[in-house]
Amino acid sequence: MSIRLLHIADLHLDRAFAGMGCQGELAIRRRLGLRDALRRAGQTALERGCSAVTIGGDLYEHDRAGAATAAFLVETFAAWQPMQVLLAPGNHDALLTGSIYSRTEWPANVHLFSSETLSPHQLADGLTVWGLAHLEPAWQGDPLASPAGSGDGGVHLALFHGAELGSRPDGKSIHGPFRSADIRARGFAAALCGHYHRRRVDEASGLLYPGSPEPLTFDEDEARGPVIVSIAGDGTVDYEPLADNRWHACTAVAEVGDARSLGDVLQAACAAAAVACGGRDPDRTMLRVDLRGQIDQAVPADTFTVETAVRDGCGVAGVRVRDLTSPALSVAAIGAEATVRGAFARAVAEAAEGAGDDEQRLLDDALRYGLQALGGAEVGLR
Ligand SMILES: [Mn+2]
Repeated sequence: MSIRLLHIADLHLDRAFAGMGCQGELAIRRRLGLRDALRRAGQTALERGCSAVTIGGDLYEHDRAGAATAAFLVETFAAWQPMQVLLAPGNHDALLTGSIYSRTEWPANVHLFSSETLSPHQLADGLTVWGLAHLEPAWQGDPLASPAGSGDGGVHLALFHGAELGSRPDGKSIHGPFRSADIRARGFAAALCGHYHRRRVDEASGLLYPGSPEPLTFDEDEARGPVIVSIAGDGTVDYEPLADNRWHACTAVAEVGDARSLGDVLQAACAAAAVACGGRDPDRTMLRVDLRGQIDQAVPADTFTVETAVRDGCGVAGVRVRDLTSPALSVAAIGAEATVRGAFARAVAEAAEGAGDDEQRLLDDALRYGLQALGGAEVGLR
């Protein structure tokens, strides 16, 4: 026996992409791109002779997905028949009453795992896939709490959305916590997972996170796509990660500490952007530009102007600028001036005495905008 599967997770259909600064047409293109990624994954699975496509949760975003998404999924999955589709709902697409999963009549080739504990689905002679569903978005159970069935000599795989505790990225939410050491201990040859958007193929423990098929944040900058999983009769599992993403995310860092004018800032930002985007299709690139360094307060480097200039310069689809600069001049130095500027700086300094962190940030902004305005600049928001 040698059986092939194609595994994906964290597609996040219908995502708003507001976090990447997308609006209007660009947001629509990104959402259409997610649908394309699913269709491409199925096409690849068919071409590679896969028995099934396994989807480890976060297929769609419950809050935004509606009837049109359900219709798209039905049509897409039906076109893959007789190849099977195994669905294991996660935290963004939990199996809630009234969810797309619950209310849709799925084609015969679709198997929806619907219990909170792993339940078996025989995929082929000697190969069982055990899957579960998050029944609520905040589920905290251990996906590997129950072991695979008896020693029937067959190969058992687990399919679920969960947070492997040994490899959790900083700040990533814990939904369905488990440890990779338990995969083999509970009788599974591999765990086909979803939740972490960065790809992780750990052959030693049998842990697989395919990564989101298309980048959903600026930090998802590596190659991504489905992973082809081949299972031999003796339980050996091979993983073939594909790089199939059509969209790209990247970050450029522009040092603007020497900038004396808006022109200097734009030049530094565009130069850094050109390097970061090198070789990528600009029309499907999402670029974040970080402005760093100590900058003269009087330089009017508002993010909207920088974003517009970079988009014009590189032709990238989306640009988000983060102003991470800090003011070069001290309040005390400016406050010594016998000018309106000086009086303004002294007033800010006075207000800053005993101010908390939030208040201090507000005062930093007040100082920046105030000094820009007094310098005659057109003030734009950071
Ligand atoms: Mn996700």
